[in-house]
Amino acid sequence: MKSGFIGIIGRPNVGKSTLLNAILGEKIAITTDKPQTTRNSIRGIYTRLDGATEGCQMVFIDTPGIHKPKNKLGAYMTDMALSTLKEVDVILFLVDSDLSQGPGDPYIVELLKQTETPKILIINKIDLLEPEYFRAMYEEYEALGVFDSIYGVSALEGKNVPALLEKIESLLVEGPMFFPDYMVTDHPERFIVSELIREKILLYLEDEVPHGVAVEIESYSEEPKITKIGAVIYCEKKSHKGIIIGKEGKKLKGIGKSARLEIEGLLGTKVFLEIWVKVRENWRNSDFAISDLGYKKE
Ligand SMILES: Nc1nc2c(ncn2[C@@H]2O[C@H](COP(=O)(O)OP(=O)(O)OP(=O)(O)O)[C@@H](O)[C@H]2O)c(=O)[nH]1
Ligand SMILES: [Mg+2]
Repeated sequence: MKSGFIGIIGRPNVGKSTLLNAILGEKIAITTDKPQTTRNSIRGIYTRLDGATEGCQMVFIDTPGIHKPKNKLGAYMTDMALSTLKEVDVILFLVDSDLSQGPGDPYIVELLKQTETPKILIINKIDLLEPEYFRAMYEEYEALGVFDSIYGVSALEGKNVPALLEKIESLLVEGPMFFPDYMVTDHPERFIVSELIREKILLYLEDEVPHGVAVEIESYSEEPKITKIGAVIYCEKKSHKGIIIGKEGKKLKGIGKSARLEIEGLLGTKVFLEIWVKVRENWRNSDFAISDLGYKKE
Protein backbone atom coordinates (compact mmCIF):
# COMPACT_ATOMS: atom_id res chain seq x y z
CA MET A 1 0.00 0.00 0.00
CA LYS A 2 1.27 3.43 -0.90
CA SER A 3 0.28 6.51 1.07
CA GLY A 4 1.26 10.09 1.66
CA PHE A 5 0.32 13.71 2.21
CA ILE A 6 -0.08 16.13 -0.67
CA GLY A 7 -0.21 19.91 -0.20
CA ILE A 8 -2.22 22.09 -2.60
CA ILE A 9 -0.86 25.63 -2.58
CA GLY A 10 -1.06 28.75 -4.74
CA ARG A 11 -2.42 32.27 -4.97
CA PRO A 12 -6.04 32.97 -3.99
CA ASN A 13 -8.76 32.03 -6.50
CA VAL A 14 -6.68 29.76 -8.75
CA GLY A 15 -8.98 26.79 -8.06
CA LYS A 16 -7.28 24.83 -5.26
CA SER A 17 -10.50 23.93 -3.45
CA THR A 18 -12.25 23.14 -6.73
CA LEU A 19 -9.42 20.71 -7.53
CA LEU A 20 -9.70 19.06 -4.12
CA ASN A 21 -13.45 18.52 -4.63
CA ALA A 22 -12.84 17.19 -8.16
CA ILE A 23 -10.32 14.66 -6.87
CA LEU A 24 -12.66 13.48 -4.12
CA GLY A 25 -15.79 13.56 -6.27
CA GLU A 26 -17.49 15.28 -3.34
CA LYS A 27 -17.75 18.84 -2.11
CA ILE A 28 -15.96 19.20 1.19
CA ALA A 29 -14.28 22.56 0.52
CA ILE A 30 -16.23 25.69 -0.31
CA THR A 31 -15.40 27.52 -3.54
CA THR A 32 -16.37 30.98 -4.75
CA ASP A 33 -15.22 33.47 -7.34
CA LYS A 34 -13.92 35.71 -4.53
CA PRO A 35 -10.27 35.51 -3.47
CA GLN A 36 -9.46 34.32 0.07
CA THR A 37 -12.36 31.92 0.31
CA THR A 38 -10.48 29.17 2.14
CA ARG A 39 -9.26 30.11 5.63
CA ASN A 40 -8.23 26.78 7.15
CA SER A 41 -6.25 23.83 5.94
CA ILE A 42 -8.87 21.46 4.57
CA ARG A 43 -7.97 17.78 4.53
CA GLY A 44 -9.49 15.47 1.95
CA ILE A 45 -8.78 11.74 1.79
CA TYR A 46 -8.65 9.81 -1.49
CA THR A 47 -8.38 6.03 -1.10
CA ARG A 48 -8.06 3.53 -3.93
CA LEU A 49 -8.07 -0.06 -2.76
CA ASP A 50 -6.77 -3.02 -4.77
CA GLY A 51 -7.98 -6.00 -2.78
CA ALA A 52 -7.60 -5.82 0.97
CA THR A 53 -4.03 -4.64 1.30
CA GLU A 54 -2.92 -3.01 -1.95
CA GLY A 55 -3.74 0.37 -3.38
CA CYS A 56 -3.07 3.94 -2.40
CA GLN A 57 -4.24 6.51 0.13
CA MET A 58 -3.58 10.16 -0.60
CA VAL A 59 -4.32 12.77 2.04
CA PHE A 60 -4.71 16.13 0.30
CA ILE A 61 -4.31 19.39 2.19
CA ASP A 62 -6.05 22.34 0.55
CA THR A 63 -4.67 25.60 1.92
CA PRO A 64 -5.63 29.29 2.00
CA GLY A 65 -4.41 31.30 -0.99
CA ILE A 66 -0.97 32.85 -0.41
CA HIS A 67 -1.28 36.65 -0.47
CA LYS A 68 0.17 39.80 1.05
CA PRO A 69 -1.79 39.98 4.31
CA LYS A 70 -3.77 43.07 5.34
CA ASN A 71 -4.70 41.83 8.80
CA LYS A 72 -3.76 39.16 11.35
CA LEU A 73 -6.20 36.65 9.91
CA GLY A 74 -4.57 37.04 6.47
CA ALA A 75 -1.10 36.64 7.97
CA TYR A 76 -2.22 33.53 9.75
CA MET A 77 -3.77 32.12 6.54
CA THR A 78 -0.63 32.71 4.49
CA ASP A 79 1.61 31.26 7.23
CA MET A 80 -0.56 28.17 7.35
CA ALA A 81 -0.25 27.65 3.59
CA LEU A 82 3.52 28.09 3.63
CA SER A 83 4.04 25.84 6.64
CA THR A 84 2.22 23.06 4.76
CA LEU A 85 5.21 22.93 2.40
CA LYS A 86 7.28 21.37 5.17
CA GLU A 87 4.71 18.76 6.16
CA VAL A 88 3.94 16.97 2.91
CA ASP A 89 5.38 14.33 0.57
CA VAL A 90 4.28 16.01 -2.66
CA ILE A 91 3.55 19.67 -3.40
CA LEU A 92 0.97 20.73 -5.97
CA PHE A 93 1.54 24.37 -6.94
CA LEU A 94 -1.54 25.68 -8.75
CA VAL A 95 -1.61 28.64 -11.09
CA ASP A 96 -4.12 30.00 -13.55
CA SER A 97 -3.63 32.43 -16.39
CA ASP A 98 -4.28 35.49 -14.20
CA LEU A 99 -0.61 35.92 -13.41
CA SER A 100 0.14 36.64 -17.03
CA GLN A 101 3.11 38.86 -16.27
CA GLY A 102 5.52 35.97 -15.98
CA PRO A 103 5.91 32.58 -14.38
CA GLY A 104 4.13 32.62 -11.05
CA ASP A 105 4.88 34.45 -7.93
CA PRO A 106 8.66 34.83 -7.61
CA TYR A 107 8.35 34.72 -3.84
CA ILE A 108 6.60 31.34 -3.84
CA VAL A 109 8.83 29.96 -6.58
CA GLU A 110 11.90 30.95 -4.53
CA LEU A 111 10.53 29.07 -1.50
CA LEU A 112 9.77 26.05 -3.65
CA LYS A 113 13.32 26.04 -4.98
CA GLN A 114 14.56 25.62 -1.42
CA THR A 115 12.49 22.51 -0.70
CA GLU A 116 13.51 19.04 -1.73
CA THR A 117 9.94 17.69 -1.82
CA PRO A 118 8.69 16.62 -5.29
CA LYS A 119 6.74 19.48 -6.86
CA ILE A 120 4.12 19.39 -9.57
CA LEU A 121 3.07 22.58 -11.28
CA ILE A 122 -0.60 22.61 -12.20
CA ILE A 123 -1.89 25.05 -14.77
CA ASN A 124 -5.59 25.11 -13.91
CA LYS A 125 -8.60 26.38 -15.88
CA ILE A 126 -7.34 25.05 -19.22
CA ASP A 127 -10.97 25.19 -20.35
CA LEU A 128 -10.45 28.97 -20.53
CA LEU A 129 -7.02 28.85 -22.17
CA GLU A 130 -6.18 29.00 -25.85
CA PRO A 131 -3.73 26.16 -26.68
CA GLU A 132 -0.98 28.60 -27.70
CA TYR A 133 -1.34 30.48 -24.43
CA PHE A 134 -1.19 27.24 -22.47
CA ARG A 135 1.96 26.24 -24.35
CA ALA A 136 3.60 29.58 -23.61
CA MET A 137 2.81 29.27 -19.89
CA TYR A 138 4.06 25.69 -19.90
CA GLU A 139 7.37 26.71 -21.45
CA GLU A 140 7.87 29.61 -19.05
CA TYR A 141 7.41 27.35 -16.04
CA GLU A 142 9.48 24.56 -17.52
CA ALA A 143 12.36 27.00 -18.03
CA LEU A 144 12.44 27.69 -14.29
CA GLY A 145 13.68 24.14 -13.72
CA VAL A 146 11.89 23.96 -10.36
CA PHE A 147 9.12 21.48 -11.07
CA ASP A 148 9.33 17.72 -11.48
CA SER A 149 6.41 17.81 -13.88
CA ILE A 150 3.76 20.13 -15.24
CA TYR A 151 0.10 19.32 -15.80
CA GLY A 152 -2.67 21.31 -17.40
CA VAL A 153 -6.06 20.55 -15.83
CA SER A 154 -9.58 21.86 -15.59
CA ALA A 155 -10.64 21.32 -11.99
CA LEU A 156 -14.11 22.55 -12.85
CA GLU A 157 -14.60 19.97 -15.60
CA GLY A 158 -12.40 17.27 -14.07
CA LYS A 159 -10.23 17.31 -17.17
CA ASN A 160 -6.85 15.54 -16.77
CA VAL A 161 -7.43 14.92 -13.06
CA PRO A 162 -7.06 11.09 -13.39
CA ALA A 163 -3.66 11.50 -15.08
CA LEU A 164 -2.58 13.85 -12.29
CA LEU A 165 -3.61 11.29 -9.66
CA GLU A 166 -1.56 8.60 -11.41
CA LYS A 167 1.46 10.88 -11.38
CA ILE A 168 1.04 11.67 -7.68
CA GLU A 169 0.74 7.99 -6.89
CA SER A 170 3.98 7.27 -8.74
CA LEU A 171 5.76 9.76 -6.43
CA LEU A 172 4.53 8.15 -3.20
CA VAL A 173 6.21 5.30 -1.35
CA GLU A 174 4.93 2.37 0.72
CA GLY A 175 3.14 3.54 3.84
CA PRO A 176 0.29 2.93 6.24
CA MET A 177 -3.38 3.69 5.74
CA PHE A 178 -3.89 6.81 7.82
CA PHE A 179 -7.69 6.82 7.69
CA PRO A 180 -10.41 4.20 7.11
CA ASP A 181 -11.23 3.83 3.41
CA TYR A 182 -14.78 5.25 3.73
CA MET A 183 -13.54 8.56 5.13
CA VAL A 184 -13.40 11.53 2.74
CA THR A 185 -12.41 14.12 5.31
CA ASP A 186 -11.60 14.16 9.01
CA HIS A 187 -13.36 17.47 9.59
CA PRO A 188 -16.57 17.15 11.57
CA GLU A 189 -19.82 17.76 9.71
CA ARG A 190 -20.51 20.89 11.74
CA PHE A 191 -17.32 22.46 10.39
CA ILE A 192 -18.45 21.85 6.81
CA VAL A 193 -21.89 23.20 7.73
CA SER A 194 -20.35 26.45 9.01
CA GLU A 195 -18.28 26.68 5.83
CA LEU A 196 -21.35 26.21 3.62
CA ILE A 197 -23.06 29.09 5.41
CA ARG A 198 -19.94 31.23 4.87
CA GLU A 199 -19.92 30.26 1.20
CA LYS A 200 -23.44 31.61 0.75
CA ILE A 201 -22.45 34.83 2.53
CA LEU A 202 -19.54 35.21 0.10
CA LEU A 203 -21.87 34.58 -2.82
CA TYR A 204 -24.66 36.91 -1.69
CA LEU A 205 -22.61 39.89 -0.49
CA GLU A 206 -20.09 42.23 -2.06
CA ASP A 207 -16.90 44.12 -1.20
CA GLU A 208 -15.39 43.91 2.27
CA VAL A 209 -18.53 42.71 4.08
CA PRO A 210 -18.25 38.96 3.38
CA HIS A 211 -14.50 38.92 4.00
CA GLY A 212 -15.09 40.22 7.54
CA VAL A 213 -17.49 37.44 8.37
CA ALA A 214 -16.99 34.35 10.49
CA VAL A 215 -19.58 31.67 11.21
CA GLU A 216 -19.91 29.80 14.45
CA ILE A 217 -22.22 26.84 15.04
CA GLU A 218 -23.80 27.38 18.47
CA SER A 219 -26.11 24.40 18.60
CA TYR A 220 -26.41 21.19 16.61
CA SER A 221 -28.91 18.52 17.50
CA GLU A 222 -29.69 15.45 15.45
CA GLU A 223 -33.28 14.39 16.00
CA PRO A 224 -34.95 11.40 14.33
CA LYS A 225 -36.33 13.29 11.33
CA ILE A 226 -34.54 16.61 11.41
CA THR A 227 -31.21 18.21 12.29
CA LYS A 228 -31.60 21.49 14.18
CA ILE A 229 -28.74 23.91 13.73
CA GLY A 230 -28.21 27.31 15.33
CA ALA A 231 -25.49 29.48 13.78
CA VAL A 232 -24.08 32.93 14.45
CA ILE A 233 -22.63 35.13 11.75
CA TYR A 234 -20.04 37.48 13.20
CA CYS A 235 -19.31 40.64 11.24
CA GLU A 236 -16.96 43.50 11.93
CA LYS A 237 -19.24 46.56 11.93
CA LYS A 238 -22.77 47.55 12.86
CA SER A 239 -23.32 48.79 9.30
CA HIS A 240 -22.27 45.34 8.00
CA LYS A 241 -24.87 43.69 10.21
CA GLY A 242 -27.58 45.76 8.50
CA ILE A 243 -26.26 44.79 5.06
CA ILE A 244 -26.18 41.09 5.93
CA ILE A 245 -29.73 41.13 7.28
CA GLY A 246 -30.99 43.28 4.39
CA LYS A 247 -34.30 45.03 3.84
CA GLU A 248 -37.01 43.25 5.81
CA GLY A 249 -34.52 40.49 6.54
CA LYS A 250 -34.53 39.39 2.90
CA LYS A 251 -30.78 38.97 2.45
CA LEU A 252 -30.36 36.80 5.51
CA LYS A 253 -33.38 34.73 4.52
CA GLY A 254 -31.85 34.07 1.10
CA ILE A 255 -28.49 33.12 2.65
CA GLY A 256 -30.25 30.84 5.14
CA LYS A 257 -32.38 29.14 2.52
CA SER A 258 -29.60 28.35 0.07
CA ALA A 259 -27.33 27.19 2.91
CA ARG A 260 -30.10 25.00 4.33
CA LEU A 261 -30.76 23.29 0.98
CA GLU A 262 -27.12 22.40 0.57
CA ILE A 263 -26.72 21.26 4.19
CA GLU A 264 -29.74 18.98 3.72
CA GLY A 265 -27.95 17.42 0.74
CA LEU A 266 -24.78 16.97 2.79
CA LEU A 267 -26.47 15.44 5.84
CA GLY A 268 -29.23 13.58 4.02
CA THR A 269 -31.82 14.83 6.53
CA LYS A 270 -34.24 17.73 6.82
CA VAL A 271 -32.60 20.71 8.43
CA PHE A 272 -33.96 23.51 10.58
CA LEU A 273 -31.43 26.33 10.40
CA GLU A 274 -31.58 29.43 12.57
CA ILE A 275 -29.05 32.20 12.02
CA TRP A 276 -28.26 35.24 14.16
CA VAL A 277 -25.98 38.11 13.19
CA LYS A 278 -23.64 39.65 15.78
CA VAL A 279 -20.96 42.32 15.64
CA ARG A 280 -17.44 41.57 16.83
CA GLU A 281 -15.44 44.68 16.03
CA ASN A 282 -12.24 44.25 14.10
CA TRP A 283 -12.01 40.56 14.99
CA ARG A 284 -9.65 39.85 12.08
CA ASN A 285 -6.95 41.73 13.98
CA SER A 286 -7.50 40.07 17.32
CA ASP A 287 -5.40 37.00 18.09
CA PHE A 288 -7.95 35.96 20.67
CA ALA A 289 -10.93 36.23 18.32
CA ILE A 290 -9.09 34.47 15.46
CA SER A 291 -8.37 31.58 17.76
CA ASP A 292 -11.82 31.67 19.37
CA LEU A 293 -13.47 31.46 15.94
CA GLY A 294 -11.46 28.38 15.04
CA TYR A 295 -8.82 29.84 12.73
CA LYS A 296 -5.77 28.91 14.79
CA LYS A 297 -4.04 25.63 14.24
CA GLU A 298 -4.65 23.06 16.96
N1 LIG B 1 -13.38 27.98 -15.79
C1 LIG B 1 -12.85 27.40 -14.71
N2 LIG B 1 -13.06 27.94 -13.50
C2 LIG B 1 -12.51 27.34 -12.44
C3 LIG B 1 -11.74 26.15 -12.55
N3 LIG B 1 -11.33 25.79 -11.33
C4 LIG B 1 -11.85 26.70 -10.46
N4 LIG B 1 -12.56 27.63 -11.13
C5 LIG B 1 -13.29 28.78 -10.55
O1 LIG B 1 -12.34 29.65 -9.92
C6 LIG B 1 -12.92 30.26 -8.77
C7 LIG B 1 -12.04 30.03 -7.58
O2 LIG B 1 -12.07 28.66 -7.23
P1 LIG B 1 -11.64 28.14 -5.78
O3 LIG B 1 -11.56 26.67 -5.85
O4 LIG B 1 -12.51 28.75 -4.72
O5 LIG B 1 -10.18 28.77 -5.68
P2 LIG B 1 -9.11 28.68 -4.49
O6 LIG B 1 -7.76 28.61 -5.11
O7 LIG B 1 -9.48 27.58 -3.56
O8 LIG B 1 -9.30 30.09 -3.79
P3 LIG B 1 -8.94 30.56 -2.28
O9 LIG B 1 -9.59 29.60 -1.34
O10 LIG B 1 -9.52 31.92 -2.19
O11 LIG B 1 -7.45 30.57 -2.18
C8 LIG B 1 -14.33 29.67 -8.64
O12 LIG B 1 -15.24 30.57 -9.21
C9 LIG B 1 -14.24 28.37 -9.44
O13 LIG B 1 -15.48 27.95 -9.97
C10 LIG B 1 -11.54 25.60 -13.87
O14 LIG B 1 -10.88 24.58 -14.09
N5 LIG B 1 -12.11 26.28 -14.90
MG1 LIG C 1 -9.96 27.62 -1.58
